[in-house]
Amino acid sequence: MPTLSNLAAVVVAPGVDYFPGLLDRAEQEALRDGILAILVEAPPFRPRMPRTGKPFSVRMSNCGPLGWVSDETGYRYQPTHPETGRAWPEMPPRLLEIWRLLAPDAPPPEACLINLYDANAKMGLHQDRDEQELAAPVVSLSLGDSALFRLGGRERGDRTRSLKLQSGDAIAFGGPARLAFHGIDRITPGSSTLLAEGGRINLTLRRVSRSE
Ligand code: MD6
Ligand code: FE
Repeated sequence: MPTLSNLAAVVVAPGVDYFPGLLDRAEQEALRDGILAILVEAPPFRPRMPRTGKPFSVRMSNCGPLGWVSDETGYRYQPTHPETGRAWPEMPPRLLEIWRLLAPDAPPPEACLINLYDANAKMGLHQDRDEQELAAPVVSLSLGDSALFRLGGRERGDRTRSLKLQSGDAIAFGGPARLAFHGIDRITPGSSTLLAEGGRINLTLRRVSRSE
């Protein structure tokens, strides 16, 4: 059972709850170790953009019953790894606990997308909208090097603001912010000692299917 150091949310925009320092160092290490074990079973793959096939700069994996993948045929959730064909590993129990604390009204998450950033990786402005269940929030956890997170509104052209996400921080998008545009402009190499090889791991937990 994780002992979360700081369950106080900073509401940075309607529906955007930011939890700076949610996980203390010991929690970060435990989660890191759980994720590194998952990456042995479900090795990182490099997703490609729909249609063009252009590779992402981040590598990805997943855990939980469903995983998010992207290739020439589009974005989708699927129960198996796109390269090994095996089922995704189970979600570590502490991730489920964190979801329960941050999203108490939502049904359990079905997908945990693992984004892996090296020093040069970034993620373009996007919405998370491949889920049928948009009533549940998306909960995101950051481990390792800090990232410059860009947060916009529901339209691509809306004003954006920047937020620094550090190791152990969480951010949740729900309600009016569930479909807010967001992305990662860059990470700051060498800003954390959590990952021996440097870089950043981001975990995004999502409910995919509608629960009735
Ligand atoms: C990242 N995060 O932090 C990418 N999506 O590397 C996301 O794409 C994200 O942080 C939905 C809600 C929160 C997020
Ligand atoms: Fe996202």
